[in-house]
Amino acid sequence: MTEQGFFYRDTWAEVDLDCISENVTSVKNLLPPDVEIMAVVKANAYGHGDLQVAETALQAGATYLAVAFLDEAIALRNKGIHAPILVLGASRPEDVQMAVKNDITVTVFQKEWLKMAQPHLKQDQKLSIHIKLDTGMGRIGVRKEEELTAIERLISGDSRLVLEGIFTHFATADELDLTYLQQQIENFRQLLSCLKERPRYVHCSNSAAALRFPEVYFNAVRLGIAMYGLTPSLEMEAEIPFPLNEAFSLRSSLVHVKKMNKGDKVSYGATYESKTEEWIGTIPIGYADGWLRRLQGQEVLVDGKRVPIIGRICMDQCMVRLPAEVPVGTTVTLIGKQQDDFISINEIARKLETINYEIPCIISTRVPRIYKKSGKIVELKNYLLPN
Ligand code: PMH
Repeated sequence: MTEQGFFYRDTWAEVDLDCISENVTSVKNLLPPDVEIMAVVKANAYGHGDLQVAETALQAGATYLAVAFLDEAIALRNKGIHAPILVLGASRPEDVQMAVKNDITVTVFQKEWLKMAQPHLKQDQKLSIHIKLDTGMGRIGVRKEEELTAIERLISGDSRLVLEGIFTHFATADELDLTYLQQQIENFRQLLSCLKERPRYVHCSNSAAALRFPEVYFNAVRLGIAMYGLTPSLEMEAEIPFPLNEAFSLRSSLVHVKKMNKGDKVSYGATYESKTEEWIGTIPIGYADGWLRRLQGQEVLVDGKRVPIIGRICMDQCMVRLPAEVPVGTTVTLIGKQQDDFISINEIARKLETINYEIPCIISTRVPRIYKKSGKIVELKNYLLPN
C-alpha cells in the first residue's frame, strides 16, 4: 500500500501501531493477571486515530475502551468495534436510548440524572452504568456518602439499571509529592466502603498511577498517555519501569527551495531578514494543521540535520533556513526520528509551554494519518477524503 491517491499534499502524521502494541503489552506484563486494561481512546485516541488504536490495544490485551462522550463511543461502534466501551464524561439523560441500542456503558454521578433517564428506558432494556466518585479532582462525580447510597438504592430498585462499575480519577498521580494522591485514595476507599455490594469493575488509575502504584490497581486501570508512548509528566520520568515507544510522527516535504539575498524578508510582517545569502525552504504545514505560530524558531529535521523555522508560521505553510540547497521533495520531520536525530513530542510541548498530551491532540484532522506495522504502511486515513 502507498500514499498515492490518498492525499494530495505532502504533509502527514505517521502512527506506528507496533509502538502502541508494545506499550500496552509492557503495561499488561506489569499488572497482575486479574487487572484489566481499559484503553483510553477519547479525542480520536489523543489524535492518533480511534479505530486503529482501539483495535491495536484490544489485540495487545486491553479488554475495555473508554471515551469522553457518547458520540465517540457510537463512532467506534459504527466502525465495527464490539468491545465494551465506557463513556467517562457526562451523557444527557434523554440519550440513554442511544447508549442501550449501541451497548455502551455510561457514567452516572447524580441521582437526579438517573430519575430523568428512567422514563427513556423501555421495560426490557438494560443500561450499563459505572458510578463516578469525585475524590478530589473536582470535575464530575459523587462527593458524599449519602448521594452514593441514594444512587445505589435507585439502581438496585430498577432492574433496567445495571451497576457494572465504580471509579474515580486522580489529579496528581504524576507528581512526586504524594500527599494529595493519598488523600484521594483514602476518600475512594471510604466511599467504596459505603456500598452494599461492590460492582464488577473498580478502577481509579490513569497511566501515571498504573505505572507507579500497584496498591491502587483494584481490578482495572485506565491507560491513556503511556499507551501512546508518552510520559505522564517529566517529574515522574525516572520512575517509568520500562521504555515507552512514541507512536506519533509528523512529516512534510519541501515544496519550494530558493536562494535569498542579504536583506530579503520572509513571511507575514516581513519580520525575518536574511543576514547573508541564505537557502530558504517552504513546507506545506501551518497553524490550521495545529502547527501553531508559537513554533516559530522550533527546529525540524532535513537530511537528518536540525534546521530552524524562520519568520511567522502561516495558516498552511512555513519556512525553514537550510544549510545549503536541498532538492524540492525532500522529507521534513517535524516530530519523530530522522536518521540519527529525534524530535520528541516533549520537545514540541516544551516549546509551546504545555504538556505532551496536547500535541498530538491539536494536529488537526486536515493532516492525514498513515498507519504502520513492522515498518510497512497498513492503512491510510484522510479525514478530508474518506474512502
Ligand atoms: N481516566 C479519565 C477519567 C481521564 O480523564 C483520563 C485522561 C484518563 C483516564 C487517562 O489518563 P492518562 O492519559 O494520564 O493515562 N484525561 C485527560 C484529561 O481530561 N485531560 O488530560 C488527560
